[in-house]
Amino acid sequence: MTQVVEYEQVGDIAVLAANNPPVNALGVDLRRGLQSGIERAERDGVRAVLIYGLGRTYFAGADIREFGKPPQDPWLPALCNRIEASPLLVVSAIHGTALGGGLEVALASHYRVAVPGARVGLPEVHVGVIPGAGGTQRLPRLIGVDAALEVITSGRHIQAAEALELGILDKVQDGDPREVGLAYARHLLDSGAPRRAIGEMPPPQPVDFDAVHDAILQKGRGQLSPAIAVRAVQAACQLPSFADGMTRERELFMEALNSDQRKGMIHAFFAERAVGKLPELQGIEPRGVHRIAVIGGGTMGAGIATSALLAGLPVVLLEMSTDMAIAAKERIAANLAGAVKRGKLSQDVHDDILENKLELATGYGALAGVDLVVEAVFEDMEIKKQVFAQLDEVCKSGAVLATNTSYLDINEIAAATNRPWDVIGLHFFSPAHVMKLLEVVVGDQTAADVVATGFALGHRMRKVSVRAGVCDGFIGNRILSTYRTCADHMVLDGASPFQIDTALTEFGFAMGPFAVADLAGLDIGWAVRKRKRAEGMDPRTRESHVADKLCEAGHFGQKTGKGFYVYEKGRRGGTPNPDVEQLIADDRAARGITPRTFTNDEIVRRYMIAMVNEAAKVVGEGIARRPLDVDVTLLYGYGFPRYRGGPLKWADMAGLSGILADIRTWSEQDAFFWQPAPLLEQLVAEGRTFDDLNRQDDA
Ligand code: T1G
Repeated sequence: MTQVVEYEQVGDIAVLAANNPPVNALGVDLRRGLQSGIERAERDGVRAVLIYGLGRTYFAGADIREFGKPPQDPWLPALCNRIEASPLLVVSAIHGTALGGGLEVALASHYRVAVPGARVGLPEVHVGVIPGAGGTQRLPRLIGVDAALEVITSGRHIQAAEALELGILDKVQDGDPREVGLAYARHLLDSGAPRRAIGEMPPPQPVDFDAVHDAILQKGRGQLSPAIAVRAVQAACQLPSFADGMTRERELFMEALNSDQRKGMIHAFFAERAVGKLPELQGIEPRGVHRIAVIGGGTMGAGIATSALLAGLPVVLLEMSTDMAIAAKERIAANLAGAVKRGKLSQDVHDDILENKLELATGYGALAGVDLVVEAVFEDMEIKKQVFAQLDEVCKSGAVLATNTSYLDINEIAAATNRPWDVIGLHFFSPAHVMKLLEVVVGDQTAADVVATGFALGHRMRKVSVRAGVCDGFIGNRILSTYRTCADHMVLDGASPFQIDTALTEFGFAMGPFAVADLAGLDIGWAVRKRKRAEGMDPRTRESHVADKLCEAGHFGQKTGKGFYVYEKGRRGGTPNPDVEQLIADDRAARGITPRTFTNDEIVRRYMIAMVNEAAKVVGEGIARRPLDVDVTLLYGYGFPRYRGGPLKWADMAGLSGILADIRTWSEQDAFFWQPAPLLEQLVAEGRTFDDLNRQDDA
């Protein structure tokens, strides 16, 4: 049986090599192996111990699959204390990612060396907990409170060079981790370096922890773990002993571990990894994509081209005229300049992209050799059909023909070609070079390897790709349309848009629906409403006319300086537009509505249940494969608060039977809008949850 920790003695140094692929997560077997390795080294009479990881990385953290299960000895904090207490000189050699409990094991070592590409960090706050194996006690002692608070509350990954500067690492040395570790341990022994137990260092100097705590809570929009971590660092400064600090850290860790927010964030962590694992793609090879074309260089097309270029793909950008192609290149150059400014792109790569990787074209003939095309022209079916007919003419056999449409019928577009099996939807979100969500929309005849190609392209562009079926709005926009309508209904019935936005930002959204509408442009929703009215709407539909009135007056939101809010140049955010109250009053009067008051809690509950109900229909109809696909869509495309895990994770924790009961109560006032999703009714009847459906695929 392969050992989870391989023990080897090299002269007077014991070597403990962790072997727990894929990321050397510190599960119970690995913890036991390290503990017995230290004990054996002490029995063997060596002078030093080297700890490192086999495979791709040093320890990437505690095994988060153990969260919520009864902990098994040795607990990680106890193991760290045991390592630190060893009379031998303990050295950790780091490669890959030393994260969370992994970095905590390294901090319990007496010295730390890393290879240049290594990263370290304490990302526990991103899975809803805090460092729980001494990180909040040792790191401030090692690098000071201010630096430690930034590392812990940001949860960011730190490159080796910066970690060396901060004092987290003692040395960065290129080479094989084992050899680098052995050489460093040898050097320390030969130079008589002392054991250096961080836990024995004096407590760090305190700061104004209340101020830090409150600022962090405000910034996190209700996320608790970073604020809890501040209190743990405070304990390191103020409690009489290191042991007392460890006890306090454990208490605070358990508080975070037992929170709904941890359940939400762990769900998000595994969901974003599961969403790309679809049974129908198992064993399906994607087609090779070495060069792509983007048709249309407007905001979306330029964003998509930028994202592909940043992923190292050469791009042919097709526009209708040379001037429009040049304007598109300017948009792309501006996007790339932003990436250079943010330190995400070197100037050399920037220059190479614009000089050698981006080709402008005004004729379809330039597309003959590309492997994949993304069409991003005007959202009009006839125009798209003409484009795809041309693509059918010029593109090579096997080229993937993708449309970026946000709601039009992929099947109808595919029918404009003689190769519907090569046609797929790749729905990017604006700005396409920043937003991580990609809806891979699968037509009735789309070939499996074309779907696999969509996912492979998404992965290469560092997107989180979600498979969607064909309907109006696919997954995200269809659900958005429903909860946006629910917000409009609440305005008609008595709530103000501004109260609704406030209630939802307090719930954790980055912005409320009316501020989002102003940001996206009220004219977009206006066009959708006019289209749906032209197609014919059910007479039972309740519509607010406030946004229409604003658009008719030329107020499209941020881009015109006025919408639901008034925007002044140079000021972030807007102030409520005083004209809106009268528009609402007129709207209500025209319908004979007597407004009533809403509490913020009711606003959030109605809004969320409208979202959940539509999401349950989307899953029930197979538009989304699983509930987790909807959660990932809302997390990555619509600003849903990550610490709640997504709308269907929220629903499971809120309780499905209560949700269904509310829908049935509200349907007495509006049976058309509040039609319970059959899947929701089925789950409640069977006593199951949305998470049960997610696990169904794993079975
Ligand atoms: N525990 C269990 N499984 C993990 C894991 C972990 N910590 N990290 C990754 N995996 C799985 C992951 O689900 C996937 O599984 C596979 O490994 C490859 O991961 C006390 C309590 C390390 C940067 O938060 O950030 O320590 O899908 O696809 O893109 O203070 O994984 O193949 O079945 O993400 O190369 C703190 C979380 C934990 C690090 C690698 N540590 N992991 O990224 O591969 S809390 C973290 C990551 C803690 C202590 C507390 C990334 C990665 P599968 P992957 P990757």
